Amino acid sequence: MSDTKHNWTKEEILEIYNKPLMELLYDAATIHRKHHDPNTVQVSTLLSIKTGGCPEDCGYCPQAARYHTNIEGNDLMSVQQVKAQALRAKASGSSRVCMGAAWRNVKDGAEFDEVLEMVRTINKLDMEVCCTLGMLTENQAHRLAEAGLYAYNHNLDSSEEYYKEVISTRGFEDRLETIDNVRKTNVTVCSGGIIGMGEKEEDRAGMLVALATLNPQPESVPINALVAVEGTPLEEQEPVSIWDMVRMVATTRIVMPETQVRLSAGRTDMSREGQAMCFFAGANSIFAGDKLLTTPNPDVNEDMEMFKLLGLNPQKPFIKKMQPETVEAADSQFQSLGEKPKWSRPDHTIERNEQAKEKAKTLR
Ligand code: SAM
Ligand code: DTB
Ligand code: SF4
Repeated sequence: MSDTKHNWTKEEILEIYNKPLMELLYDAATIHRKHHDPNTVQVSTLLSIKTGGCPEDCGYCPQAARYHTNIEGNDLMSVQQVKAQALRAKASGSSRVCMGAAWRNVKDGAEFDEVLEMVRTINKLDMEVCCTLGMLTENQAHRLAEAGLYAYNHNLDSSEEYYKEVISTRGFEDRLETIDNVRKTNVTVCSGGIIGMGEKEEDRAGMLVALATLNPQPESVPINALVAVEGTPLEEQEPVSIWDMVRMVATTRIVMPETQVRLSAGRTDMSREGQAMCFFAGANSIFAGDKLLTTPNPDVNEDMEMFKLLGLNPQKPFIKKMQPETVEAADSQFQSLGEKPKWSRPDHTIERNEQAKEKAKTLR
């Protein structure tokens, strides 16, 4: 039985966030090593499969068509290009590829069919495949699941209250609805947010309440520090302090003990010491490669040097929270990796997988 708490309040989370730092670090690290191997960090690679020209008005995003940023827009990449990039990512130690598209929502048709083919292709490379394509219907979520998608990223980005200050073309409720549609399948949920957009500590806590009270909690929570891009409404924001980042990571770890906490955008401005503190506080994933979607990220060789220095090992794919269609398939995948599962699959995922398979049949 999992001891994860689901009824967190904003007050409780703020109290944790504002603890004396040494206590916060100690508490987070204690919880971290109870649920995870503290020396293992997942390396994921981002691939922007369709860049720029997005109709939305997310105030942080360089890909919104209405802002005049210096990014180079691109139409949808080909399956072959994606395969080549995924192979390169695998060779450099990545176990997950996350494909991002600058879309408001997924539209059925030739482009979505291509994305499904990309998912199948990366799946065959024995890598976890994640997509972040904007809003999804339930039917589209099932089609992605059938293609073998491992995770879907859809961030809440901030608290419900602050969300309105940053984005007007869709609402917080729309985000929750897509997450709910993903939850109806066997695809794992990746949802987190951004700090440094001018929000208050209450908003950071509010976002964590929204994530931690989801039942089940997201399997993966990216914490991004805003990359303030020239031309976006948030271009003048002050850089996030490393102390805020550490506090946010530690608090996320405490309220969502089993989740994979991703130290995401903003690492180019963080020292190795700062990142080490984030790993100690419970971060157990990074995005590697010299580009995130459109903005710079540390070079993979620098990251591997950092791993060596800190004694960290890149995580193999499918170690945790794998949700293949059957329990038997899960067992055989673990055996083929020569690993014993450290965490058992929660019952709800087995039940959900059965429901998802039935549903998928009716949608075909
Ligand atoms: N269009 C899809 C969507 O909005 O869900 C997927 C791509 S979108 C770029 C994925 C996430 O990247 C956003 O939800 C946001 O959290 C993050 N992001 C975008 N721009 C960022 C920035 N300048 N700094 C930090 N994170 C950013
Ligand atoms: C997430 O939370 N962060 C990643 C991933 N999910 C898709 C994206 C960060 C994007 C940073 C801005 C850019 O490079 O365009
Ligand atoms: Fe479009 Fe996503 Fe960027 Fe918002 S965050 S403008 S939806 S690409």
